[in-house]
Amino acid sequence: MQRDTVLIIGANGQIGTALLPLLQDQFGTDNVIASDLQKPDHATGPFEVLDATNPDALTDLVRRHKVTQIYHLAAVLSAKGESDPLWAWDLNMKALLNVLEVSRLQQLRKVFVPSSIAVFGDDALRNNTPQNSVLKPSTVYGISKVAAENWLAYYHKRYGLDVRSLRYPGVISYQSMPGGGTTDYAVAIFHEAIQGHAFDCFLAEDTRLPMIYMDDALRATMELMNAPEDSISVRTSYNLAGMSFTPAELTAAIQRYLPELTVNYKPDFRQAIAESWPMSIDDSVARRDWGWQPGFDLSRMTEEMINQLSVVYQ
Ligand code: AKB
Repeated sequence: MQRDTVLIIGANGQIGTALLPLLQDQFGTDNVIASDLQKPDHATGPFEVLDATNPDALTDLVRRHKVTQIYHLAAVLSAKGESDPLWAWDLNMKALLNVLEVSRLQQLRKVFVPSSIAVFGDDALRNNTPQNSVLKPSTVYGISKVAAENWLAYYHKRYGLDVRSLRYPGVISYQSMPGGGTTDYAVAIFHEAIQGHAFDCFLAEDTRLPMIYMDDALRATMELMNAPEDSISVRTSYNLAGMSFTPAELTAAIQRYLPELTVNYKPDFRQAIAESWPMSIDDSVARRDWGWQPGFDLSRMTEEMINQLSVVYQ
């Protein structure tokens, strides 16, 4: 059997940081190349500084390490993208097309490219949003993810590239902070609460959004990537659900452990983005095709976040 060498692009980000050790367990530390714009202080295995918008640098890295799989996790997220839409589009699309082209030309075995609930917008059902919905996103990030989904399906159909994708909800984790997203409040609130600070929430208290705990997001990613090729019926991107809650419900869940937490609601431009997104997701196609089952609900996620961050801040 062919030995795999895996490249993570965006390894310093929220998902990359947590995914790296799992991939190292599966493939062996020396066979997972982490890459990002900057080298972290403590790399735990091979690391390459990479700007994925540079096609020559990416091709060189893939050839040198004989890479057979790519996890392309680098992207400008929803809120940050709105501050400079053309820059966000340029960066997201250039990096994606470089990844797809190098994967085709170097005949990679598998590629993972995440999508997001940001692909949905006006005209999609907001409750239990189905897999096949109208996709009219409200942000440049969402537009770039809809385009990405179509490019993935194109490379699969035209070139037979085994590209797989999940529409991540807001991902909640303790390992690192997300950056530039609309769902980020649900991570930041834990850090403030643990430190005994009041929290200024940039969404209104009744804004319901789909979220997922990092352990579930990682398990879904690994299960999708390890599923037999013929079980994958969706080559754009799979709907994925974990839990759904509002800022008020999350506050109440945290107050069970930290009753002194106070939250001030100060909705800003991110409120309109959140209101254009689903409140809950129908992920029945992922359940049917590769057996997806979430493990964390709001109360289990909250307990885990408080336990983990108590150690970090002690
Ligand atoms: C964001 O808020 O932009 C991301 C996402 C839902 O893709 N977390």
